[in-house]
Amino acid sequence: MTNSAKRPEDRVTDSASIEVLQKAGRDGISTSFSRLDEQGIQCQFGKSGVCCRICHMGPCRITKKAPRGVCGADADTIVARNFLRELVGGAAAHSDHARHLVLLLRKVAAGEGGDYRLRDERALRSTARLYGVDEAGRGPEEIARELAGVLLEEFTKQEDELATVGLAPENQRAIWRANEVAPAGIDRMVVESMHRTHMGVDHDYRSVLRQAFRTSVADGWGGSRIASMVSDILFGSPSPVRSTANLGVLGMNTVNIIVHGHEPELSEMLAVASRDPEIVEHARDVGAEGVTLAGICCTANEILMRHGIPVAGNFLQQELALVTGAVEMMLIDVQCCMPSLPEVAAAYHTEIVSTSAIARTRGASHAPFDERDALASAKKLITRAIANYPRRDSGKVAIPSAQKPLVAGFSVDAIKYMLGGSFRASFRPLNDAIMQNRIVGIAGIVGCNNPKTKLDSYINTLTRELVKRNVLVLKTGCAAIASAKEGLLTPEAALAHAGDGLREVCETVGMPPILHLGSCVDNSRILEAATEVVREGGLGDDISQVPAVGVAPEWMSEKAVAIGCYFVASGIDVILGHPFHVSGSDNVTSFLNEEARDLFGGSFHVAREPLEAAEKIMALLMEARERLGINAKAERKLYDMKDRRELRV
Ligand code: SF4
Ligand code: MSK
Repeated sequence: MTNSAKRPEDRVTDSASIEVLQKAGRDGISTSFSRLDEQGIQCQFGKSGVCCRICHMGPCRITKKAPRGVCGADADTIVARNFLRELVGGAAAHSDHARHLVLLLRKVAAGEGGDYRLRDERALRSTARLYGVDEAGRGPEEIARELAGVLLEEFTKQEDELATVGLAPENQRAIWRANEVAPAGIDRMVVESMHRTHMGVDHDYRSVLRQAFRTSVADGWGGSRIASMVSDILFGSPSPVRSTANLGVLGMNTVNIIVHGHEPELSEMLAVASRDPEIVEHARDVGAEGVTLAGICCTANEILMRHGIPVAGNFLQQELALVTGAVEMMLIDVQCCMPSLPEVAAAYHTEIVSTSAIARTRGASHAPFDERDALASAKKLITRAIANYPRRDSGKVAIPSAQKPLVAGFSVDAIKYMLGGSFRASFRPLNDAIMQNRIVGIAGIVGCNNPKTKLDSYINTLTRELVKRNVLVLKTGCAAIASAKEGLLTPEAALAHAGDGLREVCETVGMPPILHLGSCVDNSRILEAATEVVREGGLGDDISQVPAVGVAPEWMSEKAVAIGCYFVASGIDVILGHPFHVSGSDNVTSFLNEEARDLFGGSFHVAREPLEAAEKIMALLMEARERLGINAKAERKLYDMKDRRELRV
């Protein structure tokens, strides 16, 4: 079957997306799916990573007849450089997001944060302690001021190792230092990577790839970790919260506003403003029953985790949400917002509004968000959306009914609390369950959607398969939304799919077997959880020894390249649903898929089908268990203090 012959049900799994994709066809709307068809067979030079356009003697492409570019660069150099540049794009995106949050923290600490507050003093004090900032006997603003200064230095450090990397297990840091991938300042890593990939600089593919891992560590254990910590301080640490997901969350008779992108600053204020009685009254004045605020992509995850705001969909549903004809306004900030949105919106009454100072889209109105007057800005935007409601054309509206309940909000503290209660919050019960083989291991299923793969299909097939095989699943980003739409994020539904051992543990401690940890920067929470497992003891003394894997089934973004690399650098094997653009160099491919294992204890693997991935994951988990000597099925044993002291830590 050719792409063009594909039916909506061949491209997307959930009934809401099928219905709306059919409507897109009837309404003559082009979507990422139809544009993929228009692309035809995609460029094989680009796909294999052998196209170089780094200087103007080129562009050069490597073939059998021309094995070197004009400057003499071979396929290894070109492929490695392209890979590093992709990764740098992802690391820069995560880390710039973090920078904006730290700058806001600094403003709030100085009393210049307008409507923002230090919402979570406990998170502020515990983060301060992690960085050696004295917090005892000091007020929150004073602590926040000093902490913001320390965190800003993480971006600008020239030669010293990142302090945030100090949050990783000691042995992990020793591995990074031994392999020359311990990073200095985040900005320095990004700039140095761009320098090293300039024409005529770093030509040894091994050296270039080591720099890729180093930059990824600066992202995962630096920028992303900082973003999650500062978000918790400013907006509150997530705790379990109920909500709903899929296009059915849009209201037939309400003013529908969608927030889309990644940065939580504005959406936090919209969440507050949308509940303001005056705003609700105003919506009634134009004949609506109220305001429905919903999210797409990771802005959705941010306000879901903290406010229980419903999720309209994941990455490939951004255009579909507009095709319902029922969206008054879509607010876009940064990352993953398609430039096509204004064109789709033009067929309906929807206004697309860009709000970030660094992101403009032709056809979208630009309303730069004023942090100093955040609540008023949020109310102004909602009022504008309300004014758009009477323009909705009921003849063009079709909102699918599908939506599923979910539970999200699993920060590492929340997981600890579930496992041990408020007095004994700890990862001990999880470690014990893994050692007793009731839980085989942990899988982080993360990342995007990609129209080359049937929407959510791989993610959810694999998720069900792993919980059935007693693997605890942690989720973030659009992969988490995929499972939410399928109803897998309620404890009841997930437990129905879980294997006996996993179900028994989850029922005993009151924890779902599939946990939504947040947005894509919150992949750092998976690293934090892995660190807790190591610190708790009994499952090795660095992360590479823990029976854990990462999976990016339907990934598409440069950020996924960075995330995959910081997982591997942390010793976690990563399964990709489709490969990187590196097949043009056998050396680069084998470095990523094999040599990385010798350096870090984990490497990349490609599995194009979910059941193939499940087999691979189980084999990797069993290997890790074998190395730890915990593979024999043990009788259930409750560990007392003596047993714990004897555990190797
Ligand atoms: Fe060609 Fe070398 Fe320039 Fe790349 S850097 S475009 S391979 S001449
Ligand atoms: S939004 S990076 S499509 S997860 Fe974070 Fe989703 Fe991937 Fe964007």
